[in-house]
Amino acid sequence: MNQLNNPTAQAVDNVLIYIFGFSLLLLLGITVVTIYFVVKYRRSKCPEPTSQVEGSWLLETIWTVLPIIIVMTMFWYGWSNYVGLREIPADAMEVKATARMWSWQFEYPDGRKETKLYVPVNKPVKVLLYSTDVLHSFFVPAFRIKRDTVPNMESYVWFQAPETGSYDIFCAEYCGVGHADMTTSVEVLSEEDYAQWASSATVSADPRGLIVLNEQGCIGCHSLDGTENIGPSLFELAGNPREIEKDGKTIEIIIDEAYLQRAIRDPDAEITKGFDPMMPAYDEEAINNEDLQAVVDYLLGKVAEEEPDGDRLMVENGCIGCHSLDGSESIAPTFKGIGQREVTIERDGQSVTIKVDAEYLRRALLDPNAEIVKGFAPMMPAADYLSAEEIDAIIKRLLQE
Ligand code: HEC
Ligand code: HEC
Ligand SMILES: [Cu+2]
Repeated sequence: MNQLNNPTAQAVDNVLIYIFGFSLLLLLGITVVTIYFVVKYRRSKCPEPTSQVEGSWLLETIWTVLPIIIVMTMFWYGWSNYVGLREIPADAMEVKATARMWSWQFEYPDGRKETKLYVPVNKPVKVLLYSTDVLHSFFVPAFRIKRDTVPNMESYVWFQAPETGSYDIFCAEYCGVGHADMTTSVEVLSEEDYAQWASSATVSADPRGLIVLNEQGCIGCHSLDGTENIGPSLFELAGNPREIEKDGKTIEIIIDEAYLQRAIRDPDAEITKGFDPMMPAYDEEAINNEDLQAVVDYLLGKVAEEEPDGDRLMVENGCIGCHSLDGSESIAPTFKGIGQREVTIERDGQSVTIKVDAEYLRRALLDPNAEIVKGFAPMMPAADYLSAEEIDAIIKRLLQE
């Protein structure tokens, strides 16, 4: 990258070249002189000690004062450039960068949150640095800026990008298993592109819950597709059992709205079995109640898009405990051949024989005691805990029998 107008990189590079140049000069000078003397005064040539110089004011003054001057210029040059790195130009724009295990979040003055740092070209940018958990370090090699983010402490860096493009951001402080994934980028946009980006606001087709999951970096530890990560996958949670550790005991609960809210607000109170208690708590300041609700709604609705499997549903919901598929009958009619059957039922105290169809099956599932199959006791529980899609899938499956 062109270093002109890249003030922070220039400041660092100047000092580096100056100190490195002097060091190289001294290294070469001393090495050359050493080799020269070793050869010149080797033993075979000079078996006797040569003459001793006893004190020289001039020499001693030179080799004391000269290095002091060199070292002081290094200090002065380094200091004045360092001050340049700490003094923010008056027209700088401000962005908040928050480091957390294991992702970065950038927040703009208007409240917009992003996972990449978007900035306009040729504009000084002040980045305020925060950490929500442990030590991290904000490192952008292209601009030669690196500074630790420290919990409960604010610090900052600034830079000005001379060219549009994408520049790496790393975490330069080892912060746990996800450290190596803590990368993102500075996206330097032309003035027009930046203005367009800024006015495009946060309109996104994604549901609010998904936006929050991305913004807050939940995705750094949780997948949304069933693969386990540092945290459990947040896929198909609704209604599933979970073993959790609470107050030193392992108990099983069913995942519901209240559980998910607790898991986000106070994650250490209940730990999902098999995982470490390393999820940070998100209080109302981090995620307000409205966004929390959006996340929970999103997670509860996050299920596979495919049609539910009727066979599986009937096993999972215990239908097969009372009904058989093989024709045998005990406490309930068998499902074998049910789609083709005529059935005699008792309705309002009268016996009627009807053809089994989708409407009948739906009534039998949702309101089983209104029509009782002749010869059986009214002991079927209403299947109203199933979703409409699940009911449809079961009816479809039964009609195929
Ligand atoms: C640093 C990694 C990390 C981050 C970031 C993180 N989590 Fe977690 N999360 C975990 C771990 C580990 C667990 C399991 C241990 C526990 O229950 O605390 C967990 C558990 C959960 C659970 C309970 C899941 C279950 O199946 O029982 C939910 C829900 C959850 N996280 C949601 C979130 C949301 C929403 C966010 C973002 C706002 C988030 N997490 C951010 C690591 C993380
Ligand atoms: C506790 C045992 C029991 C469970 C569990 C049960 N049923 Fe039933 N079911 C019965 C009994 C007994 C009858 C017959 C009496 C009646 O009509 O209520 C019946 C009737 C039916 C009928 C009408 C059958 C016919 O031959 O006309 C259908 C359809 C049915 N059940 C579907 C289901 C489905 C689907 C499930 C699972 C979601 C289920 N049942 C769970 C006991 C059960
Ligand atoms: Cu880090």
